Amino acid sequence: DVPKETLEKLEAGFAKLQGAADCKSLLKKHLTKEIFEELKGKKTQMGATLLDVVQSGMENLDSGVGMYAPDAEAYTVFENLFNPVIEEYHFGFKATDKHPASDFGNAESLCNLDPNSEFVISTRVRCGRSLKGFQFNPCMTEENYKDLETKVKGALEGASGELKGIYYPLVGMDKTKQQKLIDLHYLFKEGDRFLQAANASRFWPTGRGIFINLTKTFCTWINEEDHIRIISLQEGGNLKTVYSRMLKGLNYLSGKLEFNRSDRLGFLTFCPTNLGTTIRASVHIMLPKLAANKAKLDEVAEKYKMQVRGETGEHSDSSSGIFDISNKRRLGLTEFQALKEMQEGILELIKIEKSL
Ligand code: ADP
Ligand code: CIR
Repeated sequence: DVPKETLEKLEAGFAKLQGAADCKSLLKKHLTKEIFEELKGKKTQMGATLLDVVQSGMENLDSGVGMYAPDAEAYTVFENLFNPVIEEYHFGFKATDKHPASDFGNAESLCNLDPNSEFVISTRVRCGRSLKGFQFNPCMTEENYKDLETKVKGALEGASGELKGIYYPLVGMDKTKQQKLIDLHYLFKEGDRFLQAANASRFWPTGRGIFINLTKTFCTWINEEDHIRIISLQEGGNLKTVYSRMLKGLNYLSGKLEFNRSDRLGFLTFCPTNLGTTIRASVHIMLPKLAANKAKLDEVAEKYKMQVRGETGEHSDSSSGIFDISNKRRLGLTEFQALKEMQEGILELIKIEKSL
């Protein structure tokens, strides 16, 4: 049974959401009284409850989504809440839809988004993976974090050629070095309140860290939001090179580790926005004319299925005039389609900027 204390927290959180007139999260929109009543007494085999799913969004009323999956099974036990949220975020992926088989396509057919270097500052493509045999953050023990780190670090240390690099654990990392890696956009930030409220930052910094290749164009995050994030980035707009390097890293790690994949939802991640391909292909870009009206930029971006973030990532602002623009949906299309969607969207935005 779900403990009385958990139920009380759920009731209080539900009332708080209902009372928050300016809360625009998908959680608030889709957690109806009916669904709340249906799900509040349910548990996964790991013992995760609805509270584990929704507490980040109940605490952070400014969430865009507000939900996480404490373990893989949560996506089915709490499907009546996840499904409508997934459908809205991923542009109409329905409860009856099935994510397609992976198709990474031909990286060589992608382009340089900005060959004259007029708008794009840098390009980055990342994907996330969860490892078989491990639960997601809120259900992980300190030992699990360490074991996962050892496993992934071991795999990465065998990488050669372009991928060859060094693993930097967060434990013992000098604060100045850590901040420098964050400022240069390699390392994840610390103290994300959305993750903290989801119980995803326990035992921090244990088991967390970053692998960086020698030329600083490829990284792997360990034990941040997802078990691993595989990242390729470089200055300029060469999407072809960036994507092809990410695929190289992904292929290498796929040969060494086993990942969680669901037949319906594709690769499983902690946050429902990352399911499926898990791919976010982004540029840091300056579009001064278009961005003179931020609401207009958001509207045009949404039209091309793109998402706008601030310069230092999610939930940040862009006082510098630099925006992070990426594909929004990751589920219900192939990896290659996600890349093409991003490429087309960015090319359109640049075209509009030039016409203004
Ligand atoms: P994620 O992409 O992993 O979901 P964030 O939005 O938090 O997470 O971004 C992580 C880091 O990646 C931040 O430092 C952000 O500025 C950086 N970043 C994202 N896109 C680019 C890009 N095109 N070029 C350089 N850095 C980028
Ligand atoms: C939120 O709900 O705002 C955070 N939990 C992050 C959600 C995923 N990010 C996104 O779509 N921008």
